Amino acid sequence: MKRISLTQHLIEQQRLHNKIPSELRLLIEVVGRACKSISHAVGKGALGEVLGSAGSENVQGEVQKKLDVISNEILLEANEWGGHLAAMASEEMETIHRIPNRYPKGEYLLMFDPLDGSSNIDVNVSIGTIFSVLKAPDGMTEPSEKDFMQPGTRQVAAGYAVYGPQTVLVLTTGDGVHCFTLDREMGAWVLTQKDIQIPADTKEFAINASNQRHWFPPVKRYVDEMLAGTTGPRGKDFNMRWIASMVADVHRILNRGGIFMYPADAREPEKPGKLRLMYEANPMAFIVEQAGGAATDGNQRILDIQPEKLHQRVAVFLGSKNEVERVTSYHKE
Ligand code: P6P
Repeated sequence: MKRISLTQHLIEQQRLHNKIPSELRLLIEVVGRACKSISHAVGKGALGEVLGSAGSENVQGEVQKKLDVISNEILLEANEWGGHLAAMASEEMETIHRIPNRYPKGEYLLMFDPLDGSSNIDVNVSIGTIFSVLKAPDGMTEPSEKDFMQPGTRQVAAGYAVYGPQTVLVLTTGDGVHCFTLDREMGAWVLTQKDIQIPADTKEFAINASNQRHWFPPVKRYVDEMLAGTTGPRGKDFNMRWIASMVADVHRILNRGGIFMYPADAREPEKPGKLRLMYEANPMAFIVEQAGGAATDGNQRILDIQPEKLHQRVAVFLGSKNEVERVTSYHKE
């Protein structure tokens, strides 16, 4: 494949689809540069004295790792001065982050989970960054949390980076899903996969099976049928994977099919699972749907959910279309 850089891809997509205004292209390139910096910091590991806890908790009440804080700072600093953003929001920050007055403001809102899968950092398992881009509402003056309360269908771009054996950046701007691999020698994102498509069927599922005794009946039925393999109603054997880094599980599914599930369960029935809507479920749902897959909360399309709070959680079933439709249908019976 001819080497095409992230910039060339974005410019060509703009020519083809006229959907990537230069300000959005600048935003995506800035996020791409920030992910390169995060990859570099993550890659140092113990040599960079960046492992372990930061000795603080985030708004979710989760212990922050040093790299959580470092990654968050990298994304804030990279995006403050460019003039393309009106505000940012992060899993690691309680409230939105406005652009300092000394910088020009733009028309986009950026949300991110700066380092997803933090529990894997200290044991050298793949982690990543997830981001989502919305347009600021017309006529907005001083950004507030309510300006971010837009359903996932209003995203203009979404992506994730995986810091694994390779560092990859997966991106959609609404015209398919494309993957870029970091050429570390050149420090460049190089297009390595175009128009990724998720197989509609699969033989692989991803769920944290230690929560089995807490699952509600539709999930229990769906998983039990797969575990029954050729002896059960599905008539085929299934495999299970759970990396506990959403970016890594989703990247596997994007490349070979599968279904990823983080359901609500009986432990806290009012809390719809662990994952957050604005900067985990929505960007991943946009990417998965653009790749021909499906993403629901067990009842409705994730992208149709009208957000009410910045850090609200949502149950997630995403991946191979036929499997997501099956488990969603069980919830409706
Ligand atoms: P559990 C990482 O903390 C995360 O937010 C996702 O990346 C991952 O899929 C999930 O939580 C793992 O959750 O309960 O298995 O540790």
